[in-house]
Amino acid sequence: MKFNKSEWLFEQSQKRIPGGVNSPVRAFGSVGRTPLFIDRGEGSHITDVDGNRFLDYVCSWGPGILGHAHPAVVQAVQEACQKGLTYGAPTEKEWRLAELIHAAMPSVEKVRLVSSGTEAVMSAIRVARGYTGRDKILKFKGNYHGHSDGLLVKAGSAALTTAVPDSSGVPVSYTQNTLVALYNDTDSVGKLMEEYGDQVAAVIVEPVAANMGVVLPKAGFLEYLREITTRYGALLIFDEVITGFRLGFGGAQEYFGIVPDLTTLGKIVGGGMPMAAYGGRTDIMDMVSPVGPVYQAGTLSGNPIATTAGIVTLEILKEHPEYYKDIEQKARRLARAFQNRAKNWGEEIWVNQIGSLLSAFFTTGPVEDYDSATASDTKAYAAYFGAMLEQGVYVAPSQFEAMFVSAAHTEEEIEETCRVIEERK
Ligand code: HOZ
Repeated sequence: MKFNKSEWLFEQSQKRIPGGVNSPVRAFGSVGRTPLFIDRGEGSHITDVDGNRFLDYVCSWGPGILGHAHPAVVQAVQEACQKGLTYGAPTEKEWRLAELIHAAMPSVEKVRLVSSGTEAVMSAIRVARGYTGRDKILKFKGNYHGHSDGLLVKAGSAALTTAVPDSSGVPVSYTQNTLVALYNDTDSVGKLMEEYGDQVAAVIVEPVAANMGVVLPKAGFLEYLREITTRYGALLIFDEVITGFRLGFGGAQEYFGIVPDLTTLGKIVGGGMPMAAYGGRTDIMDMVSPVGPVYQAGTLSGNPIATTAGIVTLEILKEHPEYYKDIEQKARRLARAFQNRAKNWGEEIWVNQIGSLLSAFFTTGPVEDYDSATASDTKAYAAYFGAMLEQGVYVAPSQFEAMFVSAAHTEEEIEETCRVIEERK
């Protein structure tokens, strides 16, 4: 396989773009290779600028649940483009999308559309602070909630594999109100709440952590968060940027049967366009300007092209609940392939899988929090990544990201991927 054009483009890009990329994990730094520059995506495949075609299990880090360039989404977007790209004024589509989100997640009685998951979380936290009149936020080590200042503390995603674990450029005073507990450890939450509970505006959690690799909540963990936040008058925020519309149409809150106060969404909700959302109970969301005193605004918020892609994607998912069972089964088959590989080759691999999300950690496991995730052998992961790539399978270029299965992946493609995993080149 030749990567000449990607190599050339990477060299050129590094002269004009920091690290040659617009998001750090894309630089392939932790797998020691040149990033692929992508030319196009169709269904379950992406093709790079050198003409190499890959089965894609990154799926744009989650949005691609229907695969690339789904014909109905593309057609609707093309039609919407003919009517203008942005107006900075309300449209019927914003309301239609809000209704679809509410139908999927009844806890989201009112919703604001924004442009990225980072913006959604940043805004939800402002609302929580405005609503409760409190300043502190409790987050979990290894949970990632975008790159806003107050949340880049013990974050996951590329913050785990870049040289700077938390970011420079963030004044200490900005993170003074951020408390950090351990994921899946109710004691650590209890202790912090005992000490600061009456100052905590919200507990924010990835209900399934998917930015330190995929880490499932232990039985009772989310229930405990619901109970303790209620007890202390703090809000519970589910960051469903990854799990929303992925674990099921109703996201993690439906999957686990927990009702959060606020929810943040991104990725799938925009159908592949830059869009995200935050929402929740009416009395909380009515804190947002122009009804209430919490300010949040955006020129491209509720953009008509993005809302079109979001609506069509959500409508397809709503009409096809069977997709969820199908992609879950496929993810389970992939998880088995990793277990077979470990058994056949004596390799240390621990697999976490839920719905269409999975991660193979190169460690003995169990992986249930930040420390057990980061005990993984990232060199072994890099070798696995390179071997997969050379055989036409594109997985996340980092141990600490998820593998995503889409409705476009066929049985045959899953079997082919399992063969590549099990053969261990
Ligand atoms: N934060 C994203 C993964 N969890 C990466 C987004 C990207 O590089 O596109």
